[in-house]
Amino acid sequence: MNINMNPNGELVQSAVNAPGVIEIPDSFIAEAKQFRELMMMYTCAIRETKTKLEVLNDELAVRNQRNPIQMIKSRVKKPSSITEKLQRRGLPVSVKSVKDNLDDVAGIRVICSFLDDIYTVANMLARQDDVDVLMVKDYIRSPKANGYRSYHMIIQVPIYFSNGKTKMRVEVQLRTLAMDFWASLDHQMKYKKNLDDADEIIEELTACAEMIAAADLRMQRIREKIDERENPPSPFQRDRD
Ligand code: 0O2
Repeated sequence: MNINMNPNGELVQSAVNAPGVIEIPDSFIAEAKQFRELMMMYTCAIRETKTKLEVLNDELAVRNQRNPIQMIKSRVKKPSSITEKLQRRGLPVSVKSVKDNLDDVAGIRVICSFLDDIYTVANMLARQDDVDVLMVKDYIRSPKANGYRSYHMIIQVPIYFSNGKTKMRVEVQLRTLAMDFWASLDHQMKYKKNLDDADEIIEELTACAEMIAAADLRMQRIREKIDERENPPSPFQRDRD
């Protein structure tokens, strides 16, 4: 009995009937290969940076009996977003241009429990002697006009490949769970969309961002009160204060 178990049988057939050889210029193939290699390098830079963050989280969790990091998300920027950003900035679209001009091809988002965890983790990462901090944008101390809050760092980390060490740039965005909730919904609904007559929507979103920031502060104060009850200052410390 001859039963065809391949559910993609039709696909196989259409592949056989595909048109003849398509001429692809060598220069295009070479550039595509370099692009793939560069994306692989950014993926490795993400892995290296994630490990650093996971180590910090593990250590702080043991020391303080709670996790400062709730979640780590990462992505390599999509080719379409890379092209869009280079074109928007009037820059050439080439592998060299990506390497020279873009800081956020490798992106890591660190979701922290509390506001002060953001600064603790950011400072610990920045102090590591193989991490170069190239830029910091503190959108928590200086939020964007629409209420967007996050702590952005562009760092450079060495990655050891077969032919030696290469320093790779990674964008690390640190935010609280509450900031991430706002930014994710803002991103879904509005960010980079040209909405007409959107004043009311923007005002509403900004008002939500302010409420969320206030809630973040209150949650941190609650945690501090609980910490104080669990570890009251010693009488010696109290006398000194
Ligand atoms: P995605 O899809 O998250 O990767 P530019 O990237 O040119 O717009 P710049 O100066 O390079 O500007 O970057 P900046 O100001 O440090 O912030 C860039 C990233 O921060 C964005 O990446 C977003 O992830 C986030 N971001 C900044 N502003 C907002 C905002 O108002 N709302 C939300 N939801 N996110 C924001 P991408 O590549 O634009 O987008």
